[in-house]
Amino acid sequence: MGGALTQIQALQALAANGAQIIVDDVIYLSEPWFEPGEVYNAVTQISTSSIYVISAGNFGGQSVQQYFTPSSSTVTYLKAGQSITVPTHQFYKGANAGLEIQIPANRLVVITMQWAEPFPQNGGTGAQTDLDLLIGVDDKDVPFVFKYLVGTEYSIGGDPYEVAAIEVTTPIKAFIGVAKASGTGNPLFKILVTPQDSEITKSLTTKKLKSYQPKGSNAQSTIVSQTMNPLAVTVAAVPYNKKKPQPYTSLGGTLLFTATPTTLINPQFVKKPDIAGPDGVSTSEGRFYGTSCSAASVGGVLALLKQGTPTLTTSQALQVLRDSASDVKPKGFDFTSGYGSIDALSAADELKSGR
Ligand SMILES: [Ca+2]
Ligand SMILES: [Ca+2]
Repeated sequence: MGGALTQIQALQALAANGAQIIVDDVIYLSEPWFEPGEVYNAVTQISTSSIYVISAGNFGGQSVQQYFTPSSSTVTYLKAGQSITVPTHQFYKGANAGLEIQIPANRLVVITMQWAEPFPQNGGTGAQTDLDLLIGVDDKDVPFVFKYLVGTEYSIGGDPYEVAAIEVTTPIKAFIGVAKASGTGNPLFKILVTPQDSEITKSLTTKKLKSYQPKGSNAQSTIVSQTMNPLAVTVAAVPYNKKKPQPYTSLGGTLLFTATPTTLINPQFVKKPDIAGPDGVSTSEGRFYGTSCSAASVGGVLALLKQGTPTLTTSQALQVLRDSASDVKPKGFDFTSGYGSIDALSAADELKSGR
C-alpha cells in the first residue's frame, strides 16, 4: 500500500492490461467521504472496461454524524503557537460535551473525522470551517477534561479531515470532543471509530445523541470513499453458514453531495452495500473473516458469469446480482447486507434467460 495515488495507478494499470474483474479491499479514510474523490473517480473511469468489486469494510456501525452545535463548554488549547478558547460540540442533551466511548484493554483506537465541505483535490476552495478533534479521559477532580489534543490541523483551505489516535493498556472510558477553531459555518460532520470492536460499537449507541440529521441518511454509516460509487460492486459480509449479517460489516447510508468550488450541495442517497458475500470460509491459512473474504467470493462469481457472458458490463453485473440475491433480514434492501446474499446459480440462470 502506498496511498491513494498508488491505488489509482494500480487500478488504471489493471484495467489497461485487460483485467475484467478487479477485486479490492483498500479504503483510505483520508479520501473524501461526502463527495466523489480521486479514487472514486478512478473507479468510475475503469468501470467501462472492468467490473470493480470492493469490500464494504469492517467498521460496523461505529460512526456518529451531527451538525456542529456549540455547547456551553469551551476548551483551551494551543493552535499555531497561540492559546485559543473555543466552543466544543454538544453530542448529547445536557452538559457533557464529549462523545463517550468505552475502550477495552490493549487497543489502539483511531478516530477519523470529516465534515461536509469541499476537498481542494476537486479544485475547490478546501475547508471553510476549522474543526478539531480532541480526545479526553474521565478525570475524578474535573468531571470532564480533554487531555490529548491530537487532531488540530489548521484546516481552512485544506482537507476537511482530522485524525487522532489513543492507545490504552487498561480499559478506559474516553471522550471524543469536536471543537470549532474558526469559521462561521456549522457543518455536518462524521466521526469513524476504528478498528471495529463490538464493545466500542455498543458504547457509541448507548447514550442518546442529539438527533440533528439530514433526512434519509444513516448517522451510523461507515461505507465511505470509493465504496460509495454506484458503479462499484460493494460487498458486505454474511457468515458462510448463516443468513444474517456479520456485526462488523460496514453500514451504508452515507450521503453523497455534489461538490461546487465553495460548498457541497444536493445530498444524494446512494443504496450501499450492493450485495453480501460469504466470509469465514476455509483457506490454506485457516478461516478467513471479514468483507475482504466476501469480496473475493463475489469476485469469483462475477468471473464465472463473465466467462459465460463475455459482454457482461458493470451495470448489467450489478443488476443481475441485485435481482438474483437472496434477501437477508430485514426485508428488502437494507444498509447492512444490501440486496441480500449472493446466489451464484440464480445469477447465472437469470443472465442466461436474459431477464
Ligand atoms: Ca482542524
Ligand atoms: Ca434485506
